[in-house]
Amino acid sequence: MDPILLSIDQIDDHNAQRLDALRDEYDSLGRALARRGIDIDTVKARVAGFSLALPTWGAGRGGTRFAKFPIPGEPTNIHEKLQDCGLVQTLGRVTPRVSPHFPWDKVSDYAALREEAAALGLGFDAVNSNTFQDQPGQRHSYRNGSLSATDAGAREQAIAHNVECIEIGRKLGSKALTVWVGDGTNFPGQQDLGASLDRYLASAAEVYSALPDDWRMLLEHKMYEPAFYSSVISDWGSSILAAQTLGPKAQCLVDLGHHAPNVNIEQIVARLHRFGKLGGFHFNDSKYGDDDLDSGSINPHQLFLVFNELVEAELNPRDGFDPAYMIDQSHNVTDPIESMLSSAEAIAGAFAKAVLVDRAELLAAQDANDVMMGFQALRRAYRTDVSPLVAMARIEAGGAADPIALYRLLGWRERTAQERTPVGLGAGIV
Ligand code: PSV
Ligand code: MN
Repeated sequence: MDPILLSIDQIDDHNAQRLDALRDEYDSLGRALARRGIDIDTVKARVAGFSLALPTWGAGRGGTRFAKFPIPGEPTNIHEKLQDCGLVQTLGRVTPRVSPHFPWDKVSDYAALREEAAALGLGFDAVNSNTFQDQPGQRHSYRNGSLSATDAGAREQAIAHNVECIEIGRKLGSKALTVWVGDGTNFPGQQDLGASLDRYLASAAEVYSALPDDWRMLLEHKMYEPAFYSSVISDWGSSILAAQTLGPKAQCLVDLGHHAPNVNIEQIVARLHRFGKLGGFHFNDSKYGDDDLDSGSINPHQLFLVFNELVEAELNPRDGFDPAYMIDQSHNVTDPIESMLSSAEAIAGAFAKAVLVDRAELLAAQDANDVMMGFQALRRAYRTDVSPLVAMARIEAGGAADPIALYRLLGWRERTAQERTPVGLGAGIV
C-alpha cells in the first residue's frame, strides 16, 4: 500500500470548492460571538490545540457478542490500522496519536513501528494491556480473573504482561499504561468481594512499581460485562480508592459507557479532578450500557456537559491535569474511518461549545443562586452551531473541509479491498 495517503493538492482542490461558503458562515458566527464579547479567533486557536487519540482496534469493524460483519478492505494488522488512522488524521486533524492494545498489536520491531507511525503523522498515546482474554499458548487462564485471580500463577502472568506493555510503550514513546480488567463474578458467593480487591491492589502495586518516573497508570473502571454480578473495579469510587492506594502516578480513566444507567458522569469528572485523579477519558456514546456507539450520536448534551467540566478543569488545573483523551467505540454498522472522522468532529465540537461558556457569568449566577441564569449560561453555549469554527480550525491545520465527502471520493476501501487480506467472521470485541 502506498504510504502517501493523499496529496496536499487533493485536499486543496476539495477545500477550494467550499472555502467561500465556509468563510461566509465563519464570519457570521464571528459577528454573533463578538456580540457576546467572544473573539472567534481565540476560540479557534483553543480548538486547534485540542487533540485526542484513536484506538488501533477502532480502525477495524467491531461487533457484538453475537456476530461481526466485516467489510472488504478493513485492516487486519497494526500496519494497516496505522494507515487507516493516518488517513483519519490527514483528513480530520484532531487525532494525531494512536493508542495500541497488546497483544493485539504485537510486532517484532517497535522502533520501526514508531517510525512507520511518524511517517503517517502519528505518535503513540497510552498503551492498553489485555488480560481479559486468553491467548494461544498462554500458561494460565484468565477464566477466574487476572490481576485479582486466586491463582498466583494467573496473577503473576497478568503482572508480567502489564510490565511488558510498559516496556513496549517505552519503545513507542508512550507515557501511560491503561489497565482495564474484566475481573469479577457472575454469582453471589463466587468470590470474597474484599479479598479479590486486595489481590487486585497487590498485583497492581507490582505493575505500578515498574512504571518509569514520567509515566502514569490509568485505571479504567466498568460496572459490568463480562462480569455480571460484581466487577473488581466497578465504579469511580473503587477506581479512585485504588488510584489513591497505589500512589501519585495512578489516576482514573473514565469511559463514557462504563457507568450505571443515568449516572451523572459530569459530576464524576468534577469529583475525580477535585482530587487530582482524572487521568484519561474514553469517548463513545451509549443508550443502554457499554454500547460503544459513536460519540455524540445519542446524548450530545451529556458530551457537552462533560466537556464543560473538562474545560473548567483545564482552567483550574490540579496536580498537573493532563488527561489522555481517546475515542473508544465499536463500529459495527459503519465504515470505521467514517465513524472516527465523524466522532472526532463531534468531540472537538463539544469542546468548542464548552470553551464558549461565559465562565464569569456562570460563576456570578451560581454565587447569586440565580438558577435560571446559570442554566442559561450553559444553554447559550450549547445551542451555538460551532461547525464553521471547527471546520476552519481543521482546514488551517491542513485537513479537509468535509472529511467524509473527500474520504468517499478517494475510493480508499475499494483500494484496500484489493490489497488487504479479508477478515474472518466470528464474534466481536467487548
Ligand atoms: C472495555 O470495555 C474497554 O472499554 C476497555 O477500554 C478495553 O481496552 C476496550 O474496551 C477494548 O475493547
Ligand atoms: Mn474503554
